[in-house]
Amino acid sequence: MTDAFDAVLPAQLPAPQEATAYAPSNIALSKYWGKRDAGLNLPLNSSLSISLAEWGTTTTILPADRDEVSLNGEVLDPASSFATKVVAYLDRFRRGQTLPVRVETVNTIPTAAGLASSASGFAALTKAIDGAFALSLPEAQQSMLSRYGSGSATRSFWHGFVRWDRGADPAGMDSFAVPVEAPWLDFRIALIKVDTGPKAQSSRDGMGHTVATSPLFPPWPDRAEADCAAIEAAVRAQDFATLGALAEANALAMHATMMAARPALTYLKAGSWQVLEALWQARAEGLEAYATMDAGANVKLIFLKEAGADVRRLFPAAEIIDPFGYSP
Ligand code: 2P0
Repeated sequence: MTDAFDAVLPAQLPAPQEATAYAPSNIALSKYWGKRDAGLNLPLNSSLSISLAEWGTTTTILPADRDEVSLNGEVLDPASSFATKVVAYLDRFRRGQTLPVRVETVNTIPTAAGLASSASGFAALTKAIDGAFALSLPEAQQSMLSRYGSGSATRSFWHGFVRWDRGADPAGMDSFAVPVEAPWLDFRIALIKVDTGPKAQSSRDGMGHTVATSPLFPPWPDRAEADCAAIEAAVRAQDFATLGALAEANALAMHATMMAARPALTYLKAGSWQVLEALWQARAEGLEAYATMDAGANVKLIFLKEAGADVRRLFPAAEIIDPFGYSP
């Protein structure tokens, strides 16, 4: 089978030069949950996200005498899980060549926001590798390769709305993301912190367990594929009520597949449900905002600018992001 890295990279990489890249984090409005191939990290369904503007990761690669990885200014133990993942990902590009580098990763996502940073992390790392080894790969190919680091990284190469197509090629060469050219300047996201502790189970293990044991999982891939198409149509039509209702239903359906897993898996906590109940009460009284939750307890709201003051009143501690307000 085609090896994705052999297929798009030159046989020999040049000596590394210094390169820096930024990638925003993203939140899926139509979720990725479940793999059809764990080795190639291929998803069972397409997904669609909104990027988080200046909340993301900046990564710098420099020539070095031996591999060294730092995170937020601190040099990491090479045996740490973060350093191990970064070096394993670099090795996919180096393919046995001796090209040591120093990798400096800085997350601009406040830790307190409780957002995962693997999406922006692997996207920024891929872009920095592309620069350091003078690859000049098209973004679609970078997105495809980043999938081997983390599936959600495929969607972090662009600002705005982005769709990751599941693809059909068994080798995964067509499973990458593309930007959805549909700027929506009034679109807003609120992050509502419920819990910022480490998660009980990684998304990778959580989705594997759900696929393997949940009796509610079998209908998910087709439903998620249909949701993804309908959500993209609502984004393009700027039909916020349809988009919000679909995104919230899609997220809850994903969590339902987990709760039905045996044994049950839930990332949501009592505080998540309190946020949802407050939101649903406010929505019954006219607030147009909808919720989405990922592999963690925190709740993200989507709404339009005009609802901002009401969202702020309801959730005073919320971080509000303007996804199209990014200026480098
Ligand atoms: C998403 N999540 O679409 C979904 C919704 C979490 C819930 O993508 O195994 O860290 O590295 O491909 O990308 C988180 O999963 O998983 C994720 P891997 P990843 O945003």
